[in-house]
Amino acid sequence: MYEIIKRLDPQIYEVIIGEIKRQEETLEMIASENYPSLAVLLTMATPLNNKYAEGYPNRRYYGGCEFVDQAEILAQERAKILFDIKYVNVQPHSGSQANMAVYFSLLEVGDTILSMELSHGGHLSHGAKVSFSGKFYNVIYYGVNPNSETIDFDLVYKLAREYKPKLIIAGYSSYPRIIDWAKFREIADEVNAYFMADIAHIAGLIVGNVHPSPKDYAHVITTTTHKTLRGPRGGMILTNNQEISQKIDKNVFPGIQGGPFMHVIASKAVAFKEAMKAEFKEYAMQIVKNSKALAESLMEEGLRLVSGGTDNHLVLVDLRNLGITGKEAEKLLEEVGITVNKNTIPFDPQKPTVTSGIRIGTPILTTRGMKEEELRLVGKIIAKVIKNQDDRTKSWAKGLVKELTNQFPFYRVLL
Ligand code: DSN
Repeated sequence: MYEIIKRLDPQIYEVIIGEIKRQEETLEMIASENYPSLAVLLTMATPLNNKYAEGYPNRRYYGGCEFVDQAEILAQERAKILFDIKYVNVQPHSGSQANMAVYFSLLEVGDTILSMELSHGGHLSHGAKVSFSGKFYNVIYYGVNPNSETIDFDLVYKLAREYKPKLIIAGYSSYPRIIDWAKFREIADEVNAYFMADIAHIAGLIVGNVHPSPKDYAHVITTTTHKTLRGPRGGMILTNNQEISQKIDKNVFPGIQGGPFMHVIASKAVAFKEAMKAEFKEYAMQIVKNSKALAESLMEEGLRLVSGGTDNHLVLVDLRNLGITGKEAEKLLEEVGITVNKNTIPFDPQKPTVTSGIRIGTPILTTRGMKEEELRLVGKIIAKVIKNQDDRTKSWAKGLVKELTNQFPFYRVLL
C-alpha cells in the first residue's frame, strides 16, 4: 500500500507502518479519537490537497474551483441534513479554529465569557489562560457540584447574573453526562447573552440520537469532525441564525484562515454520508452501551467514577482511593497495550501534568466491532492492572489485549 513512500523516504515509511501497527495492536481508548473508514482516509490522500480555493463555493478568489466547489457544497448540504440546521461552515481546520471564529463574530476583545473550568471538563479554547481565548477575553468559570459532580446550574445562574457575560459556553472534553441545553439557553436569555454549544466530543452521539441536540437552543454550535463523528481531522460551525452565519463566514475566511483544506472538506463530505446511514445510528448507540458496560465493570472492581457513571462515550476514573496518579496509571496501561489519558478530575489536588484521574473512551473499540461483553472484559483488565501493578497481572493483561485486537482487526489491510 505504501511502497511509493517506502522508496522515497524509508524513515517516514517506518513511522507510518509503526503507527498503523500500534493502532492495530493496542486498545486505543482516548475519548477524543476514532478510526475513520478507508474511504474517509483515502479522500484526504488525493490531489484535492493541491487546490487553493480561498472564498466559498461559486465565489472564490481562484480559478479552477469547479470540482472542489462540488465537494464543499456536498459537505455543506450533508451537514445541514445530518444536524437539521440551516447554515453551516465546513472550513475550520480544527475545533479551536471554529471556536475562534465564533468569538470573533460575537464578541469584542475584553468581553466576558462564562464557561466550564478546564479541570471540571472544559476545553482549552473555552478560555484557559494559556490559550488565545483566555488572553483575549475576560473568562469566568462555572464547574460541577462537589456532591453530584454534575453541572452546578445554581452556580451558572449566580455567575451569569453577577458577571453578565456576553457569551455562555457548554460542551466539554471530559464530562460523562448528558448536557441540558435548554437550561443554558434559559440562563443566556435571562442575562441577554449568546449561547454556544461545543459538541466536538458528542457530535456522533447527537447524530445517532443518543444525546439531545442543542440545535433549538444554541445561537451557534461548533464541533470537530473526527471524534465520535468519525470523519477527518477538522472543525465545523452550525447555526440557524442567518446574521450570525454571515459573520461567521467572514471570520473563518478571511478573518482567521486562508485557503481551505479541500481534501479534508471532501473527506468531511464522505464522513457525513457515512453518518447518514442507519448503521451509524447503531454505532452511536453501541458507543453508549459500551461505555455503560465499561463503567459497570470498573465499578464492580472497586474503581470510583466521577458522577458515578456515564451517559455518553467516556468515563472519568477518580484514582485517589487507589494511591496512584493519573500519570502513573496512564503509563501502566500503556505497558499492557491500552492507551488512555491522564485527566484532571473536578477539584483535583494534583497538577494537570500529574492528575488524579484517567479518561477512558469507547468510540474506537466500538468502531472495531466490540460490544458490551468485550468492554466488560476491558474494564476488568484496566482495573486489575491499576490495582495489582505486578508482572503477572501485566502479562495476563497483554495476552488478553492481543486476543482482543486479533479478534477485531481494523487497519490490518493497510499493512
Ligand atoms: N484534545 C481533545 C481531547 O482530547 O478532548 C480536545 O481538543
